[in-house]
Amino acid sequence: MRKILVALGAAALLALHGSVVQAQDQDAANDDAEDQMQEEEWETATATLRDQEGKTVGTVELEETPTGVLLRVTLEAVPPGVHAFHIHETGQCEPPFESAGGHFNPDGTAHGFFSDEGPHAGDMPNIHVPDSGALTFEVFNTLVTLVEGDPASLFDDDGSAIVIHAGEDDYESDPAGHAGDRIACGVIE
Ligand SMILES: [Cu+2]
Repeated sequence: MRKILVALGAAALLALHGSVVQAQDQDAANDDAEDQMQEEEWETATATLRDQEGKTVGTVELEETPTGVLLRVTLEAVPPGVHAFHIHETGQCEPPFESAGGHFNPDGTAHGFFSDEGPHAGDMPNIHVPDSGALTFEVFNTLVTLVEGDPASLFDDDGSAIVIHAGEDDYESDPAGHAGDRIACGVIE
C-alpha cells in the first residue's frame, strides 16, 4: 500500500511538473504574440531632415498610436527663429523642396488651425529654434496615420515628407500659412 502511494505521489509530481512546463510554454507563446501584435500595431517611421545644400539638420521619429502619430523631433542645425513645421503630400525632397507638393491634406480642407474649414492633416504648430540651432521636441498629430491603406496614411502612393519653412505659419492663410521658403525637408520612410 505504501508503495502504491509513493508511485501515485511520483505520478502527481510528474503531472504537476508537466503542467508547469506547459504553463511556461504558454507564457512564452503569449509573449511572442504580444511582441508580434506590438510590431503590427505600433508602426514606426523616420525622416532625415536635410537643408537645400544636402546637409543633415535633424531627424524625426514617427510612431503610430491608437489615436494618431507621435513625432519625436531632434534638430541640430536649423537657423534660429520661428518656423512652420508641416507634413507635405509628396515624399520627394529635391531642393528647393517644391517637389514635396502642398500640405498633406487627404480631406480636402483649408489650411490653418484658425480656419473654419481647416486645418490640413499636415498642419502642425510652429517651432521655436534657439540660437544654438538645436531643439528637441515632440508633437502629436491626430489627423494622420502610418497604417497603409487608410485614407489618412502618410504611406499613400506617393509618400509624404516633413518640411520646415523659413518663416512662421500664420495658422490662417490658405494654402500654406504664408510661411515662405522651404529650408529643410525629409522623406518619411
Ligand atoms: Cu509647409
